[in-house]
Parts: sequence; C-alpha cells; structure tokens
Amino acid sequence: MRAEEAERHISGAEAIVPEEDILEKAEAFIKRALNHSRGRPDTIHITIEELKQPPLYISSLPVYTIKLQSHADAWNFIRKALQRLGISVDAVQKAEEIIHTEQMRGASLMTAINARRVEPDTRRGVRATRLGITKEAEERLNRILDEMGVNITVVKEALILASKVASAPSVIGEICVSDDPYYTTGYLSSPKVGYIRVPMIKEEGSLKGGRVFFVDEDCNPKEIIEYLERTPVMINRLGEFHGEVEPEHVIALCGC
Ligand code: PML
Ligand code: MG
Repeated sequence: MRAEEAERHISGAEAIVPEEDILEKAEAFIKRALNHSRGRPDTIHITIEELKQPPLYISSLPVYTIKLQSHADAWNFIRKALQRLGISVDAVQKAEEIIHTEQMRGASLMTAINARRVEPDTRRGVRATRLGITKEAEERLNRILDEMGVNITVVKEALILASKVASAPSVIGEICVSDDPYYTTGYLSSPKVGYIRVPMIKEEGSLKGGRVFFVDEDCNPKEIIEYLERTPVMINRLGEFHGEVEPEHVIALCGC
C-alpha cells in the first residue's frame, strides 16, 4: 500500500500473506492510510501481486532497547555505535543530513567509508519490499511484544523490514527515524548486533524522517537492490529479545 497527498508521501506498507488473508490485509492497510498522522491522502495505491518464487526464510534480528535520557544522548549513542560498526564520521554525518532534511519515500544506500550514494535514483531511494512473517512466528512475536508493552504494528513491521535489510548482501547497518511526527523511537540495526531501538531519536512534531542503509565500499548496488526490492523474504523464527540495556553495552557489541 502506498498513500500520498499531492504527491507527498503519507503512508506505505507491505506484507506477504496467504491468498485467504488478502482482503483482511488490504482493508487494514486502507484504514491505516486513511487515519495517518501525516495527513489525509488523496490517493491510495494497493498492489496485489502473486509471488513468482518461493520466499527465503530468515530469523528476525535480536532486539535491544537503549536506556536514554535525552534526544542529544540518542544521537551521541548512534554516532558512536555506527562508528564502531566501521562507518566513517563522514558517512554518519551525511546520513544525519539526509534524515533531517530530505523527505524520501525510500531509503538511501550509502557506502560506509566514502559516503557515496549508490542508488540509481536518489530522489526515490531504495524500497525494501516483498517481505513478511509467517503466522506462527507472528503469533509468537505478538506475545513477546505484548510482554514488552510494545505490541504495535509499527514495531513489528520495522523489525521485519530491518531483518530483511540486514540479511542483504554487503549491508553493514541501517539507521531509521520514523516520518510519523509523533513516533519518536527509531532504530539502528546491523547483522552483527541486531535491532537496537533508540527512544527520543526524534523531536516530536517533525515530518522529517528516513532510512539510510550503509553498505560495503566495493558492493554491487544492483545485487543489493535486486535483493531488497525483488526477493521475497519471510521471517519464520525469532532472534532473542534483550529488554532495556545501557548504551555502553551495545557499543561494546558493535566492536572496537
Ligand atoms: C516507521 O516505519 O515509521 C519507523 C518505525 C521505527 C520503529 C522503531 C521501534 O519502535 O522499534
Ligand atoms: Mg511511515
């Protein structure tokens, strides 16, 4: 589903479901588009497509939530953690600029050292699509997120997306700030450590947000984009859930 108002992005969502659940899912997506805090769309696109190849099955990333006191602490944590993952100061700075100034529908694909944007269309960016979760894994995930007090669609869908992105060739990490003006928790993720929830990443009220995927300097962008946009991937098992942790704990896991 993709919803917009005068070509401004309002809402987008993806799922892989069995045929009998198509109507229910489409209805849920339409309701979401019509009730979005970014505004009322004038156009909602629904695309329903049969999978032409069986999905790859992967595990969701391990989940951490960082204990933080302020917006400034959130960004200090992110800068340190990304650098420990091997992402240069320049690339971290450029990613911050993109997230705080551009309003892209997709994510940008940036090399980790020289901060080169390698997606063919930098206005559109890259979209991670063709992703989902099996019913059994979703039921387990619902129970766990309920216990954590965060069983909301936004967290579930972000974890599924980040897990697909982290499983893509050459991806080192991702940073995400919601474009929903009232959703202030974002995340940093990497195949090495997991899905790290970062409260206060965003100051309430801003329409700005976005995603940056950091990739190896010598990556093959075509291959990454083919995987992210075209290869169907489903979560069928779950990584560990670690609860709230101190920033230093996760920074140490990122490397030295
Ligand atoms: C979005 O799709 O708006 C981004 C959601 C980020 C979710 C972070 C979390 O709460 O785990
Ligand atoms: Mg959104």
